[in-house]
Amino acid sequence: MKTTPAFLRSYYLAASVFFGSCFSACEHSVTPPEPYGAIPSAYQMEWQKMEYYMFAHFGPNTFTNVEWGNGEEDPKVFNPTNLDCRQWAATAKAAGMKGIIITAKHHDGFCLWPSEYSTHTVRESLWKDGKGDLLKELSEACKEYGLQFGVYLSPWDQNHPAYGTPEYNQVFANTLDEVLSGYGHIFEQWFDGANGEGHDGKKQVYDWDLFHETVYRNQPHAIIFSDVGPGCRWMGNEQGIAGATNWSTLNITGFEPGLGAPPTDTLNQGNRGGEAWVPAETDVSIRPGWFYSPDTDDKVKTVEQLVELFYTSIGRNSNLLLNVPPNREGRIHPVDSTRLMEFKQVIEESFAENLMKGATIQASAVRGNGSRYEPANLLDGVYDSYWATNDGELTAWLEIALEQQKTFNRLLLQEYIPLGQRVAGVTVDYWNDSLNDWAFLTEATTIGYKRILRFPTVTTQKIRIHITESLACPVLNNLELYKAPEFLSAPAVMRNKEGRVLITCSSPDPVIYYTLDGTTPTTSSLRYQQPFSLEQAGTVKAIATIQNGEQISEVVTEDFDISPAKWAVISPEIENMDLIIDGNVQSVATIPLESDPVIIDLGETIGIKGFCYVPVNHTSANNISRYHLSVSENGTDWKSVKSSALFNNIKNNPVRQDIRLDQPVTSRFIKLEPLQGVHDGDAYIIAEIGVITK
Ligand code: FUL
Repeated sequence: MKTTPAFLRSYYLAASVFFGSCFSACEHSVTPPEPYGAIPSAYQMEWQKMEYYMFAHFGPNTFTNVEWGNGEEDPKVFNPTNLDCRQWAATAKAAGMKGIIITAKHHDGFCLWPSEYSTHTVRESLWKDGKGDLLKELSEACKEYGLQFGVYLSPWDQNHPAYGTPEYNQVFANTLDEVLSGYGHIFEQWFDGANGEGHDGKKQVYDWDLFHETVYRNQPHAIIFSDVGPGCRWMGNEQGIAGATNWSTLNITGFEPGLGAPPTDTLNQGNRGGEAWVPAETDVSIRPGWFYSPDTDDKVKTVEQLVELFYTSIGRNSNLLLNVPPNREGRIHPVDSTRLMEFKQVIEESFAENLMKGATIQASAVRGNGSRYEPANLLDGVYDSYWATNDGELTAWLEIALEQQKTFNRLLLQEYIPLGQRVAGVTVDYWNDSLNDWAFLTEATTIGYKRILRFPTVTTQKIRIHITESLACPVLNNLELYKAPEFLSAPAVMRNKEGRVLITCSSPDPVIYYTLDGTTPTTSSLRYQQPFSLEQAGTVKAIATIQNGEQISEVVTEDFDISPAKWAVISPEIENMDLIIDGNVQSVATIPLESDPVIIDLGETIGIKGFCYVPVNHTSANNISRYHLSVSENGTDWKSVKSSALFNNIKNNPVRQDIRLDQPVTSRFIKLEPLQGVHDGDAYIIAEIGVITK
């Protein structure tokens, strides 16, 4: 065996100590990036990592079929016959959700616990002979299922007699105190910004400092939701679409929740380099409305729609608060829970195998040129290890060589947000073998906690990610790559002015089947070849299929009332008024404020039980919020059937409004007089008007 002479051994030792210590000293002298701008608290980080949790709207509205109760409801209407909060918790858990937020008190003031500060509570209801406490049952169920528990409390209270006076602020603070001290840990306190008028017409000037102090005194770690945080923010719409640019930072000075909030576009995108860390939360309902209604059992969002919501919320640096409203039994309806499980399955399939596994990665720059911030940190699955460049290096590229050729269509990126949100521009290229060159794949502006980019499926072994703009040196901690299954879109069913039904599907070359008898369509049902006539009321259910029926879409159900084939809009006499009865919700009429009321001649006298107004499904549209509705047999003598009525919550959730009359009427003409829009515009917008005869 060869031995090293003693004098050489001591030389080697000295040299290795010297070089070794220099190496580790150099490594350690590489300082981590300084936090940039506003950064999340430890509790905001915990909250952000929850990503997905349930909203439960439940209260008198569940039983009265309205979205906003007025506080005058008899508390006895609240009477769930088979309430089981453990079923809600089991459903949320199985769906992959991390918590439940309950509407402890909505705008009608009804308290789901026996509050000492109200006479409009479960105590006054028939449920459990007034002995029940829903917050107790739900908080215990959440605990049992390992879920976080959160509460929604509306400061706007249409029942409390003190509302609209300074005393009410203390009443509301007492109410908060009660809820936040009585049911264990609360992860999120949800403040609704709605601020309507009280009975005496007075608006409340809210004491937000008092409310926040009350929350933090009881629950120091709670995330406070409102339009402007401070814990997290409303992202500006109730359709589930966070901004493609979405900063978790927001300028809050001078703003307040509700009427004093920043514009909805700002809430949607946050402020680049904004002064406070107020990340976005996407609240959206699985049904068209927030409360359960038997009328919407066939309007529960499809899996395709839920998957879309996933990408426009969690995929865009926002948490997803998905509302799944319990029904009149006090349970989550089977249609909703089935849809949740199917949704979860698609997401699991889409993100089953990270194709970055085994990849090698090179960066144009590495902080300190050492191993501590090397790009391999992006693939190690460890949250707190990250790749960074040197201070001042605001652009960079990463080149990833996959283990072998891979086929994929999703790229997941994460910034290490404990050091702030920095990246403002990123483009992604892939190596295109046939071009023998790099080709454009996709691009984005912000990343934040999590960004998932979707693009057409490609097969390649190399991708290159360019950080093209960053507010400070980029700091990223994770990259993942996936092949999500292609989706066969469900068909769209519409009926035109002539009463002909058209069924279309956005996926290529589908074969469509449908039924008219309410049964679920199969490949043996009627095959759709061309538009068909449906002048009377009826239900169309349709599916799309490809590959000889091997792949079948979800079922779509459209419930039609009588068709507008015989109708005519006779007022106002302005262009395009026919668009409000053409069956196409995409075509809209714009009606200047001073126009004559909208009068529709139904062509014959019919029994009318209600009417429907389809607004434009965008919060910036000046949809009608307040209206009069009258009917007439002859077009001259009018009878008022709705006077100065409100379309509830239409500003934030502009979905189809089905309004039932107190008493059915028999008439030939209907007259809609818009009184107020959701914004101060110079025209109102109507997509469709219909009548309810069923
Ligand atoms: C809105 C409310 O007015 C709706 O009723 C619902 O509770 C939604 C989550 O917030 O502002």
